[in-house]
Amino acid sequence: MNESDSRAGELARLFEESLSRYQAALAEATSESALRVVHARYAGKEGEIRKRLADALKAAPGPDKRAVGQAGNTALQKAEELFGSRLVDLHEQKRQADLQRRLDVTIPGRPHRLGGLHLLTQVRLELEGIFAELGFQVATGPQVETDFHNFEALAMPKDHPARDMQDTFYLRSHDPSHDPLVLRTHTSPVQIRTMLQQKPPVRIISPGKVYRKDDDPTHSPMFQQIEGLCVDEGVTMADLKGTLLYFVQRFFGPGIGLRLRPSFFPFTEPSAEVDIECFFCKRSGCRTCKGSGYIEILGCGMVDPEVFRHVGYDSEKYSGFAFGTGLERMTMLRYGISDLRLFFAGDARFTEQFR
Ligand code: 2NL
Repeated sequence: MNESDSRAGELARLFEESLSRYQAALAEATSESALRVVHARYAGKEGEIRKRLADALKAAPGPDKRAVGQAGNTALQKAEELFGSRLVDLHEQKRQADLQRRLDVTIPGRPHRLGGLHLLTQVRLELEGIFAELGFQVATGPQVETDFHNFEALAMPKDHPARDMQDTFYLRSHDPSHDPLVLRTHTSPVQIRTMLQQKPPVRIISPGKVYRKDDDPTHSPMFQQIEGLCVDEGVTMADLKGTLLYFVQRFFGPGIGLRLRPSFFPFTEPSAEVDIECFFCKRSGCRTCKGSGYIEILGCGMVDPEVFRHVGYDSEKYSGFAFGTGLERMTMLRYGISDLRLFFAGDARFTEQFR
């Protein structure tokens, strides 16, 4: 046997040896990804077989290189075959395992519990709808407000009792020269922002969360208000009363009457408290109306010229009415809910009654 033949025999043994270790490693791999790792280690670009081939090519004298290359290619081809058949085996194994699984498609499914809107959200949307029928648009604004928008522009100067620390949440300020920031105590600042941005006619309602520093069985530090504002040339108290009557009859029931009692708010003049005829007892006297036959539902009035001055409206040319009420109170009245805290407790036994 010449030298070239013996080198070829040696190389064939090396490839055989690699292939048999490769085959053993493939047999131990039980997933496709593990299989691919093994493949890369032996037959990949940096793999053992290719490396042995490269070494042999380098060592072989010129005339032998062709034979060495052929032996290498044969080995690599064999490696691909081993890999392919092991992959097919593995897939078949997995398919058989899947076929073994028994699935009872007749078992009843687990029901999904449907969610729903919170009662307060339902009522807010209903109120927005009622006022939309009268041409009111919904306006919203920030819950953190400046002293100007929450108080000053509403004719409540620095020493006004409504600003008392007892009621208002003040934010710690980083810049003492800046107008103080508060959690809005009503949604009126939304109306102020709207008036600063657009000229009359204005017809908006502003629903939203407001904050006051009290917390007892009938007061929550967060509650929701809904305010309305209508400004145009020639708006009168008759427009106010007509608007409120439409709202009351749509929300509490047809035929329900209302009455206005004189009252005071810093931002309206004149101001009034609005009572509706007790829809519970039809004015014969009950617990809901405390025997009076009437239930107080909101506050209202004609926008004070001082407010118009702050937003740059000409109070000689324009007039307007405004009103405000609590969403929780409105909801409690209509649904006969006795405890304000039920709205915020998140108890499904309560919330599910209103889906
Ligand atoms: C109440 C009474 C009220 C207003 C809110 C208002 C807003 C502007 C100008 C004038 Cl920008 N008034 N809002 C007016 C009267 C009463 O709320 O008892 N709320 C819970």
